[in-house]
Amino acid sequence: MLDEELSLLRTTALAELSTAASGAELENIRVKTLGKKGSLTQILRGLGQMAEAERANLGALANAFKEAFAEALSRRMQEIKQAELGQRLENEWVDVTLPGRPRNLGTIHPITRAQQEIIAIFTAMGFPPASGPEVESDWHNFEALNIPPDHPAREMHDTFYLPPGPDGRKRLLRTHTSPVQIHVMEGRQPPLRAIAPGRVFRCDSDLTHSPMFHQVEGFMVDEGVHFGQLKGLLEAFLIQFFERSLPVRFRPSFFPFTEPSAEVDMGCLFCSGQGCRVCKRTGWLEVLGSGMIHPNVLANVGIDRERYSGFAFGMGVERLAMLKYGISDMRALFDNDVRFLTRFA
Ligand code: 2NL
Repeated sequence: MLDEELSLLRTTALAELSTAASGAELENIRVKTLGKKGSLTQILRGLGQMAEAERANLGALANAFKEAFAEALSRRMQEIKQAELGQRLENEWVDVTLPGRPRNLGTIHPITRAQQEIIAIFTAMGFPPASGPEVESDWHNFEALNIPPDHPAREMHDTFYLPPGPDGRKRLLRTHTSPVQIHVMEGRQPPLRAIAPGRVFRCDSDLTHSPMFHQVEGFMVDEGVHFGQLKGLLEAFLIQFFERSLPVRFRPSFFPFTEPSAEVDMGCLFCSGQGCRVCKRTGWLEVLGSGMIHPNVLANVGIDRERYSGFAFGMGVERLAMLKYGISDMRALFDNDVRFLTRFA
């Protein structure tokens, strides 16, 4: 009688174990069978009151059940853990070969961006970038460039003068990046080509002037360098920078360091030459200064002015950035208001 009950109990418990689907279900079955009030526990507890013969028979069956149950329980537990792990691996797998999602750590400032674009265009055309000090000697910033001590251009330049250096020589903040090109030419011989991007300083501050602004200048010196090459180079540069075809014109001008000199205008981007507020009704925007390097400048850096010729040009990065990105107030470039800067993400 009791052994039939035990056998039924065994079949049911083992069947339940084999279909249990979670650790919690397994625990329920364990408690129901082997817990304090579990079915098997009660049978084992009842063994003491039984007659010797019955107890030996039933005890053996009950112990065998207990062992089989423990074995099945631990096997099923393993299976469920394996299945749960497989399920997690399936749900949580990560494709480590996917490209990352880069976190935006800020934006490139429009001045920097314009400067990088200008550098890329000229580098591709064979003019590598060069750099030099922002604190300069009077000779590199002025004298070598054919600007003598009493020249009115020095006042035009609103120079920031600094206390003299340890060698007693006059020092100043460079008013243009031309001194970088003087450094490149000093002690070298043609053929020479470079651009000089960088910060420059003039003691002047109002709606349209910042005391610190950015320039890119460039030059080339070799035998037979002529104005036609300068013209072709600057036209190609403007078309690439503004990413459209543009009329370009050269107007006679004057700089102490070039002869002849020319200012470079391009057709107005905003009215296509019709005349608007941006171009002051002229249809043209002045964007570059240029010319053939003055023979005195070549002589000053030890280059044979009879044998070699060169051209040079200069541009203001703020102005080009404002035109390209449609910024009308220069102060926006220096306010560092994130609402403005994030437009250039
Ligand atoms: C402008 C005009 C110019 C130069 C810069 C230059 C440099 C050397 C020799 C001769 Cl080392 N010239 N630079 C020449 C013509 C114009 O810049 O409007 N800049 C914003």
